[in-house]
Amino acid sequence: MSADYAVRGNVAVITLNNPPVNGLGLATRAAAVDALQRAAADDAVEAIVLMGAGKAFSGGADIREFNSPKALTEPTLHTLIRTVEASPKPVVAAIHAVCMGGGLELALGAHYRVALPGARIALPEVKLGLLPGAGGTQRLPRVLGLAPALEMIVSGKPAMSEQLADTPLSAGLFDELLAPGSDLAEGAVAFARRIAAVRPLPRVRDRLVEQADLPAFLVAARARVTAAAGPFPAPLACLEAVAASATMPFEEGLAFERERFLALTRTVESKALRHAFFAERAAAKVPDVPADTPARPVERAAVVGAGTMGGGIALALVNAGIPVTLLETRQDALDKGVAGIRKQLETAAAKGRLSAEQVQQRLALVMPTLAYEDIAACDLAIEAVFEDLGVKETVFRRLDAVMKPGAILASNTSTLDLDRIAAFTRRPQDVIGLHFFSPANVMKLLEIVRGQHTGKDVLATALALAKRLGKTGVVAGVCDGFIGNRMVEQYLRQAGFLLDEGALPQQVDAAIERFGFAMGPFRMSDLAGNDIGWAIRKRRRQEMPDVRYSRTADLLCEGGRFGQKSGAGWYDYRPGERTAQPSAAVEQMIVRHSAELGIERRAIADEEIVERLVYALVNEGARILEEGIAQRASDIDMVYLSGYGFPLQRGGPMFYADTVGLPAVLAAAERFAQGYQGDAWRPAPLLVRLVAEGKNFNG
Ligand code: 3H9
Repeated sequence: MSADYAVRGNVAVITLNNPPVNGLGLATRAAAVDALQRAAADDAVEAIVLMGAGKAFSGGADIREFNSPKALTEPTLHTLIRTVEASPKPVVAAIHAVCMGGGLELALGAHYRVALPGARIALPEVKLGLLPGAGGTQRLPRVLGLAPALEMIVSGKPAMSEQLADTPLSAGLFDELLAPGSDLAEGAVAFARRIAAVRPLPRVRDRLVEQADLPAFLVAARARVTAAAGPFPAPLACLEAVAASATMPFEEGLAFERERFLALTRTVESKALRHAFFAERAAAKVPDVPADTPARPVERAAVVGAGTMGGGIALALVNAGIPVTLLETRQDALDKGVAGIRKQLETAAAKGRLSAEQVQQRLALVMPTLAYEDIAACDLAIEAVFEDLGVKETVFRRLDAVMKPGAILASNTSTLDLDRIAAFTRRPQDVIGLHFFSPANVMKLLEIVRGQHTGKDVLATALALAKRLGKTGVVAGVCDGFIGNRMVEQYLRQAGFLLDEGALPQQVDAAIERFGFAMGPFRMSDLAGNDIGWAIRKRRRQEMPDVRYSRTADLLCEGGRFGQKSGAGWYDYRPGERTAQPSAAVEQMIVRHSAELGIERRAIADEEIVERLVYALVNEGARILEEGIAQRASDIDMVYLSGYGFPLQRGGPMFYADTVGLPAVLAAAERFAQGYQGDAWRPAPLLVRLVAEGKNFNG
């Protein structure tokens, strides 16, 4: 059963029961329609309460059903809502906790709505690249007024029930807001008894949409929504559907909404957003670490190293309310680290994101120290020192000596072997990688590196910590660069080879930025500092002499062009400015280098640039998947969406490859293998196998 039926005196209580959030899948819809018919047929019943079991009224339509025949199988959500609205006996929606999407649309079909304070009310379909497709764009404007409804629908943001009960419009969304903490069923049944005899039954569809000077309002709204929508079609479609509520009769508006909704479900942008929704939730699951694995308490943390990374990590922790002891070896470095944290908090306050009081509260959570003994009692220590195994060894031996038993020892290494780091301690089960991305207090991605001996409870703790910090935690196995940096290495190699062959940095950046990346590889490298990659390549040259790179990046660094920080990198920068200006000197250097290699430079199409950069990610991603470094293709997508600026509308590199078609990706790799530095294009065995089997990365 996915809807329960009970009768309390003269009131039938129908309870949606489809854990975890009462998604309105086919079985639930069918059970709800049955229950409504049963209540209609029962002479003892004079009114009906419709509510949800567990932690939600309803989270909306079952997203997994879209693009499957089930979504269109009767009873559809429309039919359910029509059944509610056409009920001869009054239906009272009793709302608590979560009332979103199709859940809210269902409630809007009811004759009355009562709610508990604290319920989150939203039409968040736009975040999935959709519009509310079960009457939400037609009914919400009739309840809230056009402008507030449009704002809710286009932003997808939740509002609290108590805010919406208090709208300036006399009608409002809720007929009664129950007392905080009161019993929902009891309150709703009492309300239902009071209105049981009232006729005619009030229907939202019969109300008028209110909006002064509609044409002017819509012109301004269209301009605003178009500007903010970026590459996504859904926001404007939301607006047009909401506009229809004011310009068309109700049924026509519904049909218009329905047609737009179905068109959006077929867009690649919506598929990508839905993929990202489920990918984010899947990433939090590790097959051999059950959800009920007890996590260790993290009440106090230590951060070792107060540089840019350490300071950012400390800030991420205090922003989540976790006290941090910040450890450095020198007083000046410690002072600089604390000053950096203070500055960031004050900047947030200046932008109105924090109050002066919050700044003080957060600063009070930072305890600077030069003594390892001061962090001994912390539950977690995160090392963020220089990326060198010798330096890490010193730190981990000290941590092992001082930290209390059961403390988690984490490394922020981005490339080094976590198992070797763990072996510096006598407690490898307590060692884990927590790879934050800079700026650590801003970036959503947290790569959680699972060592050979990392304890399951330590992994569970890291996943819980990621959630607490508001980050997307993705588990990676041990290898050079883990998921993100190992893949980006291939992407950057291709960017370099493209320069050797005929492209310029500004062309490569522009092509990939048009594809949707936030920043191209050369602008990104100038921002991060070109010397970082230089140091990594020097190390790699010793460890892996066969792996080749374009020399251009080394030549750049040998000329002291380290990026924005030195006023010159792949681009020129005017003093005090960050705008990248194409550099004649860099162009000369690149052209000279091609000549030295004996390469006749050729015009390279943007399409080739995009394919070479993106498919390089995909091919390495396939290896990472096959080696079990990533648990699933969607984890790789999450890494790239949340940490590397991969365009959200394309769903991540592996999802994108699926949408292009793996045979096309493989054919391109084989074509590139015939060209310059073709060795880099050996197709990953998994890619070859999936093509042979006619399968995709994401199933
Ligand atoms: C819609 O309604 C279309 C209509 O307008 C028109 C139709 C014709 N479906 O987030 P959590 C799963 S579109 C299926 O970790 P929380 C989720 O995958 C829908 N599954 O919990 C996860 O599964 P698992 C509009 C859903 O407490 C589990 O529930 N609605 C759905 O942090 C727990 O999720 C939305 O866009 C769903 N609708 O947050 C709401 N919702 O355990 C999207 C959740 O297997 N959902 N699941 O990994 C949310 O925003 C949050 O999940 C919610 C709960 C606030 C509800």
